[in-house]
Amino acid sequence: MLLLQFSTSHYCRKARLALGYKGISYRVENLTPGIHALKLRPLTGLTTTPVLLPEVPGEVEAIADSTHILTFLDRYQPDPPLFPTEPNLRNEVNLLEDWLDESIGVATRFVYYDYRSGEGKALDPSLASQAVIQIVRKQYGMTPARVTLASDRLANALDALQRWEKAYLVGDRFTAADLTAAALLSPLARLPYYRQNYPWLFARIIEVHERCHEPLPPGLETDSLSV
Ligand SMILES: N[C@@H](CCC(=O)N[C@@H](CS)C(=O)NCC(=O)O)C(=O)O
Repeated sequence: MLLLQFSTSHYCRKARLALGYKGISYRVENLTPGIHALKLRPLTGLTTTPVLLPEVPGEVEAIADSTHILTFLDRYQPDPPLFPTEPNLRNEVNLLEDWLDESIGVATRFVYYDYRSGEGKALDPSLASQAVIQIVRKQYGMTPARVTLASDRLANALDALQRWEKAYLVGDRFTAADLTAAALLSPLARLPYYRQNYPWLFARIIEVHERCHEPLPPGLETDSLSV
């Protein structure tokens, strides 16, 4: 299989975690932001990464959207499962996954890029990096008021996810909900505020990466939970 990705995208991390969890071998192709759409639109009709090319006879050529990639992988190789078979639990996982994708992953992006262009500029002050950050901020309309809304949304989400400190998010086993939360909240590992106030979150993120055989995200590589 071939994963078309942006190497730094948390949605692409989600797809890599799922491939790693299933133990499926795959290659990655890192796309260049800006010209990525030229390659992706003819394949999927969309411009977002990740896109998975299964390279399996009889399967579709390309799968866009991390949620569709996860459901494809669960059908392609059911063991170990990402989605429960019990209908109520499955609905819960689907709802959580959709909320994390559509709301929390976006809020994380806002808060992360706001930090990288201000207080966290020292992480990479190079002109190239700062230019990319400014382009992303503009592309997604990251005004100060919207960043404030995003950070409030994250605070509520982290309260709602408290259960994760001690248990799986749904039922009594690992599911796509745990995997999605780990991927989409992982950029917060670079922000001292979250590291200080939510140590349990990063312990969970590390655990999920280890389970899925995926290298730890930036900020957690040394497996130290200190800031
Ligand atoms: N809901 C999508 C979101 C993916 C997404 O937002 N990807 C961003 C990178 S983090 C992207 O490729 N943006 C480029 C674009 O929209 O053209 C998913 O789960 O795959």
